[in-house]
Amino acid sequence: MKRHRIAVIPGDGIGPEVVDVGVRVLDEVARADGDFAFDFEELPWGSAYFRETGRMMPDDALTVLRQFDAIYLGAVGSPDVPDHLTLWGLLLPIRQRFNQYVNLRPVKLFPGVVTPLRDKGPEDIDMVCVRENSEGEYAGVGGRVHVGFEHELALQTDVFTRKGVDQIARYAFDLARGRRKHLASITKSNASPFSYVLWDEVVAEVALEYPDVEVTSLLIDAAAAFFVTRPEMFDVVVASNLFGDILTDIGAVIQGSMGLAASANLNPDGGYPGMFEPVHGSAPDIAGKGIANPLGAVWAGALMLEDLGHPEAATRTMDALRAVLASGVVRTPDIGGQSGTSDVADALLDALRTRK
Ligand code: GGG
Repeated sequence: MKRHRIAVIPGDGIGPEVVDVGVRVLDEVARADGDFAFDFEELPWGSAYFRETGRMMPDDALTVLRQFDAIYLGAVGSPDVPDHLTLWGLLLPIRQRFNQYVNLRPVKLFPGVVTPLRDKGPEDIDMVCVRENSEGEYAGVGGRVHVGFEHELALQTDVFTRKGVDQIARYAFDLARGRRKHLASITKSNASPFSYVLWDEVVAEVALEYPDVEVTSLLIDAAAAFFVTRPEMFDVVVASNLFGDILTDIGAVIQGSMGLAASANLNPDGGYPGMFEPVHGSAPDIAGKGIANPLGAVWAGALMLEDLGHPEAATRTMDALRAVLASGVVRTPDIGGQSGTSDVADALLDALRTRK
């Protein structure tokens, strides 16, 4: 039997609540399959660890994580720790150092879920966003000088490399080829004529190798508007780190809730574990109340199953998620219900067991 070692970082706020459900679902799916099993190891990193040690994770964290087959993350962020410390202390170093240059974020409206978009249904909202995940606006290049003086200066530099744009474009084109063969590439090249013009040029060069894929180039402001007014025009979307981050929050909302959105941080070249996480943050306003929606974390678990080579188990997980949403009986407050996180866990486990 194949055993997968998974590093679990529940993190902050609702992270532990949703990850707990994801782990139970993954264990059940593996048990039903019979050919593989998980060895989960929980790592107590995050804001509590920061309060004790001054760091979000230990010095050797990346060496530790590298030994696992995948990383399953809940959320990072706490009201009493500056957000840039939590993000740069844990999430972004893992993405960068493990060269997880793809952040894959599916956006799909499932039957039974209400979208805030008037006159739009599941047939209109079905896309995959490919966010460049290792450079761009989140490269971490910059600095501050003359701190506290009137002439204080802060520089935050976008970094776009030909290789970085080429590899994310190829990943997105390949994905589009397996779907409806349409790619929307998002920039702001009218206002930023260096980095985003390089992006546009590289995407156009790669497009020559994919004549079967139709490419549309959009400015971020137009794309944001079209996510709301014409979501049906999007199949695969490729965008820089910042633009992908923002667009996928819109994507999460139009698919019904931030709590439903999932993401996979991947290095398609191999050699490092992928990291799988719900898109949402730590949501301190509802943490500990037992009402967090765990479905984004569960969907992230399904993405992990695919990455680990278990597409059928991933499909079974998504079938259970779809069934729970379609029945409309058990749903957390963010999608219009009154159920708790544990009710959703029970409903998912029931769906998995009855569908075996
Ligand atoms: N689920 C992980 C989490 O807490 N994400 C919140 C966040 O701020 N993410 C920023 C990003 O995805 O770049």
